[in-house]
Amino acid sequence: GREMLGEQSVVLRGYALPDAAALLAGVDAVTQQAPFRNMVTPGGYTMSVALTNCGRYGWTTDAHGYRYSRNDPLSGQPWPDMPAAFDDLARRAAAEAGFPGFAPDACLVNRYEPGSRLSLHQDKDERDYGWPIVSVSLGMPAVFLFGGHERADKSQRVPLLHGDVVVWGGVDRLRFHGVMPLKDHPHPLLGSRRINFTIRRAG
Ligand code: MD5
Ligand code: FE
Repeated sequence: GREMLGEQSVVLRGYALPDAAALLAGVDAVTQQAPFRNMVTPGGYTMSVALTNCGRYGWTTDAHGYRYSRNDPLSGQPWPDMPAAFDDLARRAAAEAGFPGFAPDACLVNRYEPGSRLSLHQDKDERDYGWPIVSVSLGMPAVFLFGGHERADKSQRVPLLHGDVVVWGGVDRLRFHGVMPLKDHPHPLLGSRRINFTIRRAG
């Protein structure tokens, strides 16, 4: 099923289910080379969500700020390649949502545990906001907060479940968004974890 969240953002319910095993194998391959880590924000807070990346560019935060970089600061090596299953799913989902020709070069992988949350923010570090972001949710359910263009705008609460894919583009690309603190509802495949990855064009 397809649910419109905004004018140019769509939830494709269960779209990733046929590829779940290949996607999880991809997450394992990536995290063997570039492990999940809890990064620090410029404001000095350690994020409750653990992150890693794959693809040509990876997003990081530290005391100096937010940025995309070619290398993992932990190893000094390039980020792991984007698994073919990620790239393929993202291109198909983007086209399905009205964004043909999407050629991703970055993927931020997030790991949530019970209590992990993501406060309201905008994704503004990519070069061209004309490209969409494709988000894939695996494991425990989360309540996604979909806000407006101002931080103070009221947010909609949207459940995101194992296998759901969301495509954000166009006028919805810069909306504030976040994730409510995760409740512990263990998932049969992933236990008390949620993995979300967001496939992007950053460069
Ligand atoms: C998550 N991740 O569930 C969320 C879902 C992130 C992040 O927010 O930055 O890694 S992706 C939601 C998203 C991405 C880009 C734009 C919009 C939402 N939006 O315009 O609402 O871990
Ligand atoms: Fe975001």
